[in-house]
Amino acid sequence: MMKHGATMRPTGRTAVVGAARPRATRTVVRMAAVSEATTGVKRNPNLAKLGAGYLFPEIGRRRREHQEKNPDAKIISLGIGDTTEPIPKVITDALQGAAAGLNTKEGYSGYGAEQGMGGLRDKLASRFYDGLGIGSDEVFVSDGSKCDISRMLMLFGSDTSIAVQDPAYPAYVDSSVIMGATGVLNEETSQYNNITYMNCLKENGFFPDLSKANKTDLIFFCNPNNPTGACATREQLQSLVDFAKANGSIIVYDAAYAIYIEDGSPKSIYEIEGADECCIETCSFSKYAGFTGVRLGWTVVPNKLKFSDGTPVNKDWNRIMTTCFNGASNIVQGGGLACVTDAGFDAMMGLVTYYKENCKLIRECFVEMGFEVYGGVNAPYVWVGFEGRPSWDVFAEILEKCDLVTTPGSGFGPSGEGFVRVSAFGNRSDVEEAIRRLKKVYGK
Ligand code: PL4
Repeated sequence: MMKHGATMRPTGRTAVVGAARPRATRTVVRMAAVSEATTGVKRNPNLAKLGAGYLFPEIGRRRREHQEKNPDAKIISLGIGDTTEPIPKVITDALQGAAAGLNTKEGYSGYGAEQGMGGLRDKLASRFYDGLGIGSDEVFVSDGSKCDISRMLMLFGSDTSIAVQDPAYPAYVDSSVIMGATGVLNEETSQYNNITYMNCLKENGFFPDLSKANKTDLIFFCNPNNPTGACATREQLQSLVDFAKANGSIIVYDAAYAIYIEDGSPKSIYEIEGADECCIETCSFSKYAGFTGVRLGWTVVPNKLKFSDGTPVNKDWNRIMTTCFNGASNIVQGGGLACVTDAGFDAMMGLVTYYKENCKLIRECFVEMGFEVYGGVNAPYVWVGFEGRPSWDVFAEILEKCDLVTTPGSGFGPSGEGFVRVSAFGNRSDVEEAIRRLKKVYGK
């Protein structure tokens, strides 16, 4: 059945059309391509619950559609948060060395430990959690945070209640739906039943009012936040940890952008007292070292964190990883070892500085044009308000008029309506050209 307020397009897709005032529209709804069955296998009903395609492929699809219609357009993407700058040589040298080693008797290795190379686990613990009481047996190397987030749903199972920041990186909600931990999509609110959406709005400084939040088993918390770019203070994080402890909840803390924090706020949740008893932290080299395509991340599961029956969560996470994962690539872990050296870390900070300069330019551009602008200081995303307008309409307009891809705020949850996210991961000349185009269309 077609969604309320939706129109069928000639392409066979449906799109939610702009209403008089913006309503919480999640994204384009595609009609399922239903045809004759070839098997008797029942479709996973949880997949049928998903109200829309995953946000980022949908953005890619719209970009391609725009390019097909406008073959000469030089489209710039500040949409999907994908890095553009080359990986520093100190790191690619290590990747090359690890690859070349495989050609020798001494350097060859086959399957490795599912939890990651011991040396890398040690170095991750000392580089990022020095003095925070995190040992290498609590650090699990992986092929990236997104993959760990999905595996985490497997760890907790479907009988788990969930809270998310709204707006937030869509993988938390979509993975929870697929795992069967949620109800169906409420078309009126664009929220899934049985998920607690913790509003993060400009009115509350993009930090949820915990006094209004339900008690849930899991709390997904992304800090600095994607997409708003907001970064929680130490006091806010302490209140979050206290809230989780009072409710017996586990926080899944996504620190994918922690390296971008520059104002002295905590970079790890384990800087907060009590966090090791209620928090899992996931992180990644994707936005640190330009490893979005290389794939390397890690997740920390402290030994002190226990389920209600006293079982260490670490023990079950180890079981999940050994069962569902065969270890990160040995070549890539070789690169990871370079990232955590002093030279590698300095090189990563060079990339961070580059993208932060982009943030500054993007922020200044929108501020100058009179928009409401958030983020872009402790995070590589700039969150721009287009008050009173549906995000997807703004996204379409910017694409149409500027040949520029952004990301519609409502794609991150209903509270993102009226905003677009602009990524700072472009290369400088693209960012400068994007600014020129934006100023032509929206400048005063
Ligand atoms: C597009 C808060 C980007 N196809 O690379 P990973 O798996 O180590 O990390 C993914 C990730 C984890 N946590 C947060 C993130 O924001 C991301 C990456 N998000 C974005 O534009 O929001 C890339 C998205 C990619 C995806 O679906 O992850």
